[in-house]
Amino acid sequence: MIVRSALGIPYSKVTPKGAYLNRRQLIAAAAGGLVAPAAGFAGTKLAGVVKSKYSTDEKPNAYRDITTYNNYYEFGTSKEQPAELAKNFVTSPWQIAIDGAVTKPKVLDWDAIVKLAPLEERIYRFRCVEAWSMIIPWVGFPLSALVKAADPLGKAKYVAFETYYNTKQMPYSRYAGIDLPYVEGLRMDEAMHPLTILAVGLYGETLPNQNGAPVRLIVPWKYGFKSIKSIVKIKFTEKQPPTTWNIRNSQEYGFYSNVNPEVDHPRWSQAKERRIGEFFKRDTVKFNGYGDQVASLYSSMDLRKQY
Ligand SMILES: Nc1nc2c(c(=O)[nH]1)N[C@H]1C(S)=C(S)[C@@H](COP(=O)(O)O)O[C@H]1N2
Ligand SMILES: [Mo]
Repeated sequence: MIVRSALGIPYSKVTPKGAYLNRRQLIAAAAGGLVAPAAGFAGTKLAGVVKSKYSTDEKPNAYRDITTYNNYYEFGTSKEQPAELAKNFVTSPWQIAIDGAVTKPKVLDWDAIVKLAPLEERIYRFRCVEAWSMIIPWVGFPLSALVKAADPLGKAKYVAFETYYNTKQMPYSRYAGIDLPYVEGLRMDEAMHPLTILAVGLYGETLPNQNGAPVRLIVPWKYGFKSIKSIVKIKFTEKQPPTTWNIRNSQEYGFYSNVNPEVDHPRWSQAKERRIGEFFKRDTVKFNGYGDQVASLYSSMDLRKQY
């Protein structure tokens, strides 16, 4: 019998039933389904997750909300479809290829990815451009750890990301109405900011497929579409890279896409938002409430023009 974790982590790295190996980074994967996930949860428990000082103390949304109301156009354009249609998405083995303006292009195996930095629980506000929001307890690590490991050259000014794409695994992607593979990008200072993370989990477990398994970006002060899912490629560039929603409609979706109640979407206001699970709307806060930490990145920019 070949014993493999859900993430293709070698058996030696997998926590045996009930017992923890001493490594803080190791994932308590359910080898052959030995470890039963808690009721309502579908993932594999992540071991050694430390609490982050960057978490909000707002109450997280229910696991059910976060995993059944998704945007993942490769698996259908309605909110309910990804939970159903991404069920059989194969996320193991997984690698991220790194190239562009780096000392040496490389491919990171899953093992190397989860060892880049300690895993932290980051309870973040998450604001979709469609004016809904949630509080989500991600598990991840700073993207800066990967950037440092990638060893970019001085001329690298941006980081570009690409989602896995395969029409066999994503048959509904033909109806997505956007160019695929999905691509996104950040300016280098945004990528290096301590709030920017690569998430590998949710509620202490591995990411459900509909939430971007096995690894996705989270940039909590930007609209949700910047937080690209199921990343297989990262490229360092000198010029601002193309981004999926900007290609689709540049009037409506900019490169920066910072949450901003003062800049409306051409078809709706961004001043308020509906927190999923709540009845009354809330006021949207500039930079999604992270202004103290990120406003300085944009001090010389007109955020109405560079939306
Ligand atoms: N590859 C890919 N990444 C994506 C999307 C997508 O359709 N494809 N949707 C984006 C949008 S619009 C949002 S709001 C968030 C939703 O993340 P969630 O489903 O985990 O809440 O994922 C973003 N990342
Ligand atoms: Mo979104």
